[in-house]
This record gives sequence, C-alpha cells and structure tokens, in this order.
Amino acid sequence: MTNHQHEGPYQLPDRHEFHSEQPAGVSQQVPTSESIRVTTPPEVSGMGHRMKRKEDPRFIQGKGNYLDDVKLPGMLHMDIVRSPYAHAKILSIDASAALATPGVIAVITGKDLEAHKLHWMPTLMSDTQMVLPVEKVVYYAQEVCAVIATDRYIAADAVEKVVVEYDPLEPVMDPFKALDDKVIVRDDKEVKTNRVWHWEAGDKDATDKVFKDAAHVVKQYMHLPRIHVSSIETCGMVANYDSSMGKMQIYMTSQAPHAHRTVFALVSGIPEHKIQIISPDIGGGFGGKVPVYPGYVVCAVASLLLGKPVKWVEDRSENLQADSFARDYHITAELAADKDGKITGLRVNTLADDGCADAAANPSKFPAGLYSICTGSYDMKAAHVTVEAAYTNKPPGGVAYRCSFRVTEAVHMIERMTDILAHDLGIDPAEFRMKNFIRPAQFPYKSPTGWEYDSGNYPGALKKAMDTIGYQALRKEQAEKRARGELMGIGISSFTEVVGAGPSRDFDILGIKMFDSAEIRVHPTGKALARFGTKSQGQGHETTYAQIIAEELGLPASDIQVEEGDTDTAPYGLGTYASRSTPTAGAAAAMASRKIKAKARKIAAHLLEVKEDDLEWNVNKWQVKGSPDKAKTIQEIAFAAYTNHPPELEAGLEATDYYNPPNLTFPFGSYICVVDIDKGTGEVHVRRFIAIDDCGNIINPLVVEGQVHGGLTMGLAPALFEQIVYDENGTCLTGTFADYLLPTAVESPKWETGHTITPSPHHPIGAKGVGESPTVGAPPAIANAVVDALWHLGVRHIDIPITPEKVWKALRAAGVSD
Ligand code: MCN
Ligand code: CUM
Repeated sequence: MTNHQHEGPYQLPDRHEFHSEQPAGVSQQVPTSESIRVTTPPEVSGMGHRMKRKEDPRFIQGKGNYLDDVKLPGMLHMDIVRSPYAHAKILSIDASAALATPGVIAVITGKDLEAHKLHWMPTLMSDTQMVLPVEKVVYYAQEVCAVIATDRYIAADAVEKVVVEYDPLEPVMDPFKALDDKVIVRDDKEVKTNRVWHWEAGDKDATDKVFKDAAHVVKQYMHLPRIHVSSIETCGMVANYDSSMGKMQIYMTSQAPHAHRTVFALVSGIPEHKIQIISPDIGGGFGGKVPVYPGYVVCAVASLLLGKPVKWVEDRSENLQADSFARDYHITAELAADKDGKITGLRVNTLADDGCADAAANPSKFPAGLYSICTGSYDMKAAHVTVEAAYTNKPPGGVAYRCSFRVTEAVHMIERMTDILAHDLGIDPAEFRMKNFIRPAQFPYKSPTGWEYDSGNYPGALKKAMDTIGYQALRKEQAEKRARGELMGIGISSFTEVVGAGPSRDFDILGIKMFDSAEIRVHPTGKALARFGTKSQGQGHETTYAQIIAEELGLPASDIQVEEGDTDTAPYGLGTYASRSTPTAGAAAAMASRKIKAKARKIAAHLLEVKEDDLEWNVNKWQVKGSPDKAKTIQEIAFAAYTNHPPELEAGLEATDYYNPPNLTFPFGSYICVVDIDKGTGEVHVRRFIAIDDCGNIINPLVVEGQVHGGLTMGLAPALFEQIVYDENGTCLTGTFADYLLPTAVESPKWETGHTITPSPHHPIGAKGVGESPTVGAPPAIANAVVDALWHLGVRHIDIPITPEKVWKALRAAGVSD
C-alpha cells in the first residue's frame, strides 16, 4: 500500500511536527503505589473519597435541564432540508409550497446567507465549510436549506414540501481514489486537488537506517473505519436575539462554550460581550459537541433575522448521518526488532479521510492530533510517521469519539503491531511487552517523536493485570482448548495516553491558547461558589471539582456549588474534551484554592495575634504550631474576611486561576481480554476483561470507575459493532440504530477494573486525566484477543469492527467449519 507517492500542492500548509522544550523538572521518576490517597475525613470529602455524584439526584429524577427543555415565549422551530445526493449541483430551490403552509414563517437558503456573507464558515482547523450550499452539495444528508415555523411538526411537514432540483455529480468516496484528483470535491478552492495537507513527525533517515539494520520487520495495513458518537442527547440550539439590547443569547449543546462564543463573534461581527452562550445539562458529548455545525449557524441567523427565539434540535438520523465523524484512518505500519526481539523502530504511513472539510477540533499545530504518540509504551531508537489527508464526499469532522485527539488510532496501531511482531517471533505477547516497555528508571522519557512522558510504570500495570486475571492459567487453558479444536484468545493492550492540552506554547484552537480556569468565591458563612471554563457532559465535574477544593481548603465538598457553561458568569476557558478538565481546570481549582488559603493565613494570623510563620495548616484550619487548640477554621476565617479582616487587606475571600500546564499528562494502563469464538457463526464472546488504569492520584474512585466502565463499553462498540457505511453512490446506509449497531448491556461483559497510582510530577494534585483511556485501550485488547485465538490458523489481522461475518470468512478460508 503506497499512499504517499506524490507531494503537494495541498489546500492547507504541510507541516513537520515540532515540540517546544519542556520546562526542567516536569517529568521524573515517581514511585507507584496502589492505595488511594485520602487526607480528609468523610465530612469534608476531599480527594480519594467515593462521594456519590451531586448531580445525580436531579438526573435520576428526570429534572435535568437539557437543551430541549428550554422553552422561551414566542419561540419558533427550525427543521432542515437535507441532500439525497453525496455530490450534486443545485439547479433550483422552490420553497413556495412550504411557505404557503400555515405556520411557516420563513425558508432560509444558501443564497439568503450569501447576502450576509455567512454561507461559508471557518472550521476549527482553519479550513472552510459550507453553512448552506449555493452551487453544489458535497455529502449525503448535507444541510440544503432551513424551514422556520411556529411548531416543530409544521416545520417538519414543510421540509417535505421544499422542491430542490439537483444535477447529480459523480461522488468520490474512496480516499485512495480521491488522490487521483479525477473528481474534485472542493472546486471552490483555488488549487484543484483533493489533497488537504501532509504532516510528519519523527526522524525519517534515522528510521530508515534502523529498518535497514533490523533482524525482523513486520508490516500490516489496517483501517479504522468511520464511527460516530451516539450520545443520548443529539445536538441543538435555542438562539434568542434581543434587538432592543443588541444581545444574542444562545443555549447550545456545546463542550466549549467560550471558544464557540469567540468564533461566533469573529464570524458574525456581533461584539463578543453581546453574545452569551449557555451550555445547559448535556446528555453526552464524547467529542461530538465540539465542532460548529451548520445547523447552529442557521439557527442563530434565523433568530437574528426574525427577532424571535428559534429552536433547532436534530433528530437521531440527522445526528447519525451528518454530524462529525471519527477515525477513518488507513494505516500502513512497519515495526522493526533486533535479533534479541527488542523493538528498534516504527514506520507509519497514513491516509486520513477528512470528508468534505477538515473540521476536526485539533490544536492548530497538530493537524493529525496527537497521533505521533504512536510509539506508545515501548522504548525504541527511531520512528517516523506521516499522514496525508484527502477530501471525499462525506460529512466533515475527524476527531470526535472519546479519542484524546487521535490517540485511539495511534494506540490501536502500535498495540496491534506489537502483538503481530510477538506472535511472529513466537514470544508470548506479555513477555514481549515486558521486554520492550520503557522502564520506570527511564523517566524522564523523551519519545522518538518528541514527547516527554511525565511519569509511568508500565510493567507494574501489566503485572497487576496478569496477576488479577490469572494469565498463566489462562494460557494453559487455551493450549488445552486448542488441542481440542476450540477457539479461545487472550489479548493485551498496554497503552499510553496523552491528555491535558495544553501547554499554551504548543496548543491552541484557532489561535486561542489552551489553558483553563477556576474562580472560587467563599461566602461569609463558609459556603462557596466555584466556576470553571470547562463543561461537564456527564463526567461529574460538580462533584469532583468540589472535592479538589475540599481537599485544599477543608470546606465540605457538599458546601461547594460548582457551575460551568454560562459564558456570562464562568471565567474564560477552552472547554471539556481530550480528557483535559482534570489536568487543566482541575489544576486551576487547586491553585485558586491555594491563593485563598494564603489569604486565609493572613486573616488567621490577625485573628490569633500571631505571625503567619507561626501557623500550620491542618485539614480545614490554620493552627498555631505547638498549640493546636489555638486555631481558626476556614469557616471562621471566611466570616472574618467580610467582617473583621486585617486593615491592610481587601475584604472578601475569592480567587481566580488561569492554569497553563507545563506539560501534558500521560495516563496509561494495561488491559487483558479473553474471548471465546464460535466456530459455527464466527461470533466473538468476550468472556473476561480486566482493566488496570493509572491516572495518577484519584480524585473520586467512584467517578473514575464510572468513566472506565462507560469508556470500555465505548471501546467494545467500535471493536465489534460500530461503523458508518456508504454505498458507491455515497448514500449513508447506517442512519438508524437498526443499521448502526451499539452494544447494549446484553453484549457487554462484566468489566473488571483496578488501578495503580503513579502521580503526575507536575500537576498540583498529582492527577492525570482518565476520561478517554478506556476507549483508547480497549479496542486493541479485543482485536488482539480475536487474532490470538486464530493465529495458529494463519490469521494475522482482522480490521475492526470484528463482525461474525469477518471471523466466519477467516475460518472458512482456513478450512475450519462446524
Ligand atoms: N477524575 C478523577 N481522578 C483522576 C482523573 C479524573 O476523579 N485522576 C474524574 C474527574 O474529576 C472527572 C472525570 O474523572 O469528573 C473525568 O475527568 P477527565 O479525565 O479530566 O476528563 P474530562 O472531565 O475532561 O472529560 C472529558 C472526557 C472526554 S474527552 C470524553 S470524549 C468523554 C469522557 O470524558 N465524554 C463523556 N467521559 C464522558 N463521560 C460521560 N458521562 N459523558 C461524556 O460525554
Ligand atoms: Cu476526542 S472526543 Mo473527547 O476529546 O470530547
């Protein structure tokens, strides 16, 4: 497979990845432990307590406030006419019948937007994307025009009455064919090519040399297909333009409300202080609520033009067919080893199918996300990675689905390659990993593609996983079963994640540097309000941020109200994705608390008539060293801050912190999966799955377990079930849950979880992110288990999703039948 014969020209600048120098001391050897650190009593519930989520009573009772719960007086409803073609010229749009329908207020087309220069918008990756088309459509189910009516059902009926005349064009659905430039997807661009960009990382010459000297080389092509997040809540907006105030108030399913506000201000020209974005409760984001979709823009424009609130909520099929996709990487990888079975180098060439626009939500410097983390947990001399991106007639997107900016693809590749090489060499995959891991003593570790891992202990996690599952006994059982002709496989994945964007020096979204924020106000009676620049979509921030502040200040977590998502009140932040909330805003929570604690010390010294230096902190109070009975609690200090503060100090007890992390955090884990395969049907049954995760210090073990359970199920999904399928005309065949398969409780195994704890040396509370680790780590463990069961039959690789049909065909090819 050669997907890289021709260089440029490209639509967007090609790049060689570059990493700025890390500040000294941000990565180091850190001891690993197993016991969760708890320093506060249950009444306080700081870090480490299994506190039940504060948000759950309202969610469980159906009292959440989601987008579709927002109902404003006089609100109109929008629905969208979508294209039945993947590629077609628009000859005419006749909206007269729709407009004649009672209750229909307006139909908005691309031409209407063109008059305001709003028919195109920038994507978060500095590409451009149609809001509504004027000349042609470029993907199936593309937004063609919008109907606004007094009622949701009237709008839906009127959509059916809009007559659009198309002249179908040949679509290009295969990204390899797209590189031929016979059919041009984006003829709006000056350069007539489907090549979007070329990117590379690592050292090509050093890698070529390592491969020349290698004793063993394995090579494998793999495709990670397009998949789609299936949040319970689809995307939507309520836009409410008040002309008397000149203010645009927007309720929006947004994982990044501040960033979206800035983008709206820049695109629309509405001053930023006149735009308020409120992200209410969100029913799952998983990355799908980071991009700006055409529907959002049209809804806001409709409210602006009509002067009334307008609501738009996608239905399930619209969500499945047209929203941002994930993956779609065609990977050709080679892994080299010396004669002793020590990995020496990795070479990867990748073709990325971007759809009709590069609308991923990556930091600008990283068009392929953090894909270059692909040397994973293994020490090697050299690596070289390239990605070529191509336009096709599919919806834009490219990152969403619990992925930490493409780490899912990187980890799938390296974990599959490691297994293939181990099997080829006849070495047990666990032993092979142990031999090739970056050893704990090698930290601070600089990877061949330029990352500096903050801390880690890979053998520790794998050993714990092996001991827990009883690895040697399983291998024995497998050998016995194989002798009887039964198919059982054991798969390992020892992944390294990279989360916490980011150090501002290297990470930005559309030029906005990445950091995050916390603002804490302690009220006179010792209760507190804390606001953040991130936005929970189900991750439990209302609980866990309160626990971080409780840890630092000794205020009970139940006395701390956490708020996110309203740009008029929350401090500026970049939002929640890429498991960045703990590494960034979580750190800001600790740092803002420490500012408050420092002021509290001054107040305590004043109240106790001692010097600040004579005081020491004890859970929730400043006490006099040597006489702990002379103390002031944080609550007493808070009251004094407003009633009896030292004359030289300002009143109040508040602090804000904008935290710019010195490095990313590198959580990791080892997963082991056991599968049994039915020889008659090819069905894969996941018998056991053990996940040992290391996310540094744990804030709330209950929440982390919840994240891991959900994430593992979202890893099982693409491994065995999910994929978006198009026919040769570009029609999406997976637009309902009857065709787009999700695992239910029936298909999911009983997840067994555990942890090791290797704190982050640079994070104020030693925590790393965890939200995406299980989705990153699980698919290769499952795929490796399936191939492990079939290797003796000559099967080297099966692309995910590993459907019964694919396994059955492999069995038939190997002459196995039941
Ligand atoms: N946590 C902890 N101790 C740690 C690390 C994390 O207790 N050492 C807790 C945190 O306090 C937080 C939760 O675990 O409550 C997740 O934290 P983190 O790993 O920082 O991730 P984010 O909060 O930034 O969440 C984003 C991540 C992403 S990118 C996707 S995609 C995803 C995921 O979270 N989407 C989710 N998990 C999700 N869970 C739900 N229910 N819904 C989604 O949309
Ligand atoms: Cu890549 S999905 Mo999460 O980063 O919102």
